[in-house]
Amino acid sequence: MVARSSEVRPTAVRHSASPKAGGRRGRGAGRLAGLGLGAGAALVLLTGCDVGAAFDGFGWPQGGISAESRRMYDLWIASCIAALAVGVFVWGLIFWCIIRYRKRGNELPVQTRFNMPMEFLYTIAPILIVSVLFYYTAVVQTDVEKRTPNPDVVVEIVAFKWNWQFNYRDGLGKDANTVASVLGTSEVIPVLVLPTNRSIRFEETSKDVIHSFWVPELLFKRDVFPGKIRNEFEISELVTEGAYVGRCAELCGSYHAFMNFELRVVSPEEYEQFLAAKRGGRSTQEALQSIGEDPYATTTRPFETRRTESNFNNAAGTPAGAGR
Ligand SMILES: [Cu+2]
Repeated sequence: MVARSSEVRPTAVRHSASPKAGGRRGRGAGRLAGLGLGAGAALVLLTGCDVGAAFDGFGWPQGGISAESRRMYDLWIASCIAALAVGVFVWGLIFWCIIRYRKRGNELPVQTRFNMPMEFLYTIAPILIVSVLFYYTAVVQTDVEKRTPNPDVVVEIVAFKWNWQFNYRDGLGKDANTVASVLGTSEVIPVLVLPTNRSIRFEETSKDVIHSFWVPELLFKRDVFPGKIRNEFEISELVTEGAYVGRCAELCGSYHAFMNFELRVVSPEEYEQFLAAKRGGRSTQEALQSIGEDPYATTTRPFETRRTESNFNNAAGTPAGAGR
């Protein structure tokens, strides 16, 4: 007679050494493998369609305009899908255990301590998951960081309190020559014009303190250091034309928040025309107009800094910042 009554074996631990229990364990393992395969197949199918857009990018900013930003976005979406697949699998197991092994009496269910295959799975599965995530992260990071020997466009970013200068260069490094330049002022936001479909090297340097060059749509920012350091990065191509606000992302002083610029992405032909106009002595605004672009920034505006003498140590008691 099977001991089911609490009167007979109130604290009995039923061992799973019987052939019947072994068969049940075999079926359980088969079910687990089936679930794992199903989750894997779902993952492959889901990554084939634009799941990210349907779920608002899982919190990741959408609308990246460089090839690199799109690869980072894809990595994020794939990681989220993998995390969700693991989550659904684990939640499924938890709820299945809660229902399947809910208390039906005082008898303990089958105990699976020292189940070596199971413990091996617990150990190896997380290592495999982390290894796959690490591999793809390393691949994308290397791709984002890569630099080519002959980029199509080289632009020097010069940051200073509290504006930007963009120098179009005829080669790499500090010894190359500037062929055209865009300089921001308190009244005019500097517009950095760049082409689609071209590789672009950015070489950054600062005149004073540490700044940070940031265009949110590139999903990338890089610190700009003073001194001899030329901080560099490269994008393989810009894919979407348009106007995008750029900012300083490093607290660099009182007017840090006013240190905006605009990235204007145009076609390669328009870019060449813009550069030719600049080289011909036209102002940035005239050169922009000559290619049919808005002469002034459209995504941000100059900020009134109110930097006048009366801001500093004035005896009249005018609050600092009141200015003119
Ligand atoms: Cu700054």
